[in-house]
Amino acid sequence: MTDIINVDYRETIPNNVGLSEDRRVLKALEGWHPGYLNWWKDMGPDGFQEAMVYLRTAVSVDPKGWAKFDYVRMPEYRWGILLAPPEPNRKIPFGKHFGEPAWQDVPGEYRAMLRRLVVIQGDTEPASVEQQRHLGKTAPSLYDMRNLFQVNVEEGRHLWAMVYILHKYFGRDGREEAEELLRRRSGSEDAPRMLGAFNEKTPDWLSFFMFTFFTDRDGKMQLESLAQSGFDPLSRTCRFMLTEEAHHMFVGETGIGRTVQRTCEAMKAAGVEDTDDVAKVRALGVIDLPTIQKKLNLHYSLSLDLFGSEVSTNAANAFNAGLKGRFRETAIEDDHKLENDTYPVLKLVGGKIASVDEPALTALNMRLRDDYTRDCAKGVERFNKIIERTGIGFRLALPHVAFHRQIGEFKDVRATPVGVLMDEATWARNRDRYLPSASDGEFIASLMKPVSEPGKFASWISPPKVGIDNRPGDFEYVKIAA
Ligand code: BYC
Repeated sequence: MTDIINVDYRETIPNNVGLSEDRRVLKALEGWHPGYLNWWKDMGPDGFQEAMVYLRTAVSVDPKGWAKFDYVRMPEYRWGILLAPPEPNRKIPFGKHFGEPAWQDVPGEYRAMLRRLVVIQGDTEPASVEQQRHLGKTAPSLYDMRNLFQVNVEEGRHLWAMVYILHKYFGRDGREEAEELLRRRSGSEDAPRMLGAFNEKTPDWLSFFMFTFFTDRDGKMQLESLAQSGFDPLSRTCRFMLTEEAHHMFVGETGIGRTVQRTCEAMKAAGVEDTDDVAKVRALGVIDLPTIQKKLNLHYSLSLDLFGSEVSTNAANAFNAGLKGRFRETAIEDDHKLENDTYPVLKLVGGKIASVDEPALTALNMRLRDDYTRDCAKGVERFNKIIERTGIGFRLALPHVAFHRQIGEFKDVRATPVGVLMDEATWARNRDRYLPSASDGEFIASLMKPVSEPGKFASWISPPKVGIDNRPGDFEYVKIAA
């Protein structure tokens, strides 16, 4: 009997989907497994494959107490296939099939569209592990190193989640797509990852925290939309992935918060009031606030691109078909079809930025992006509270959505972080005031000295308020030379 709450760890591939009774899929996944392990060894955390890491592993899909903590070597992590329990009699919650029973199998007419969504989602997961693979070597503490590795193994598990869907529901082309997911590489010339932000570098820990704050939050929004899917297996797998995703955003938010806190405290202690006196602040061994703002500008704008074009027939088709819904679709009070509604979209009209009412169906990417922006803005306010409490006069802010875009309405224009359009020459002269410059990068890199003594932290970041799994401050989260 399949236990849909608890995970069976006696099997080679832990799962709550009754894999042992599904010989065809089990065999396909067992065939994929060695390639996955090779990928992990080649592209997973560089230099720490033998270290013992204090990791959580999912043992159940019950939101209360699903994780067990223990020391694990990462290649021995029990990546599993975990779906949230089925909702009895679940109905398709939006689109033209609204109210029909949710699909337990792939609806034939939407096969290609569904496969594309699953493949794009799957492609981002290993990409982020590749982007972050070198960061273990400069971790500011064992606590942070452990969090990085936790994020990495869970992104690996999210890849498994999508590969399971491909193998189980898409037959031969699903198997081929699953192979391709192991073949593409972040930043590669010949076989890059599918979405822009996943081919960028994550050069240092501040970028890692920005990535987990901004890009993982895109992950949250996209997973929330896919969790609404009328294709029930996708909905269930995304619902469980969201449970894990919360920790990734926690890592980002607390990471940025601790960096900001340390900078402000160091400035106060040294009597430095002027936040623009970058040289004086940097001499304290901390990252100046204007540079943190530039990193924020970069990662927010890269993450906005992940929502696709503001006006998109792909998005309309996926919604109509019942495959990808809105953020918290079931909590929205309307007809869930959007056939006659409009939604305001920021566009370039006659060389100016203006709000234009577009059909709500084609504006779904914009709507999700707006939900995302609101979520990001709340986090930025929490950073501002930290700054305020230390008495330093500075505020962080999200840049305008027209700033530094490569996808959508504003990809062909240049704008300041507050949304004033400018020509190419003015942009070129000012670029380094808005985005991290080469010398900002060099300065941050100079601070990235590894700290591996339990309970100690690099100069540029404050310790966390509490430990993982309530462990004490000097807990040895990673036994490096195990
Ligand atoms: N880069 O109608 P359009 C996560 C392509 S993150 C490159 O504008 P659509 C995670 C698009 O593919 C969440 N290409 O957009 C986070 C299309 O190409 P084709 C990942 C792009 O389709 C951290 C063309 O432009 N999940 O989980 O409505 C760590 C026109 O497309 C980009 C998902 O994204 C881009 N940025 O929306 C680990 C969910 N944007 O088909 C993990 C699944 C667009 O004409 N994906 N294009 O050749 C989707 O829902 C949608 O495909 C997108 C794009 C939101 C990505």
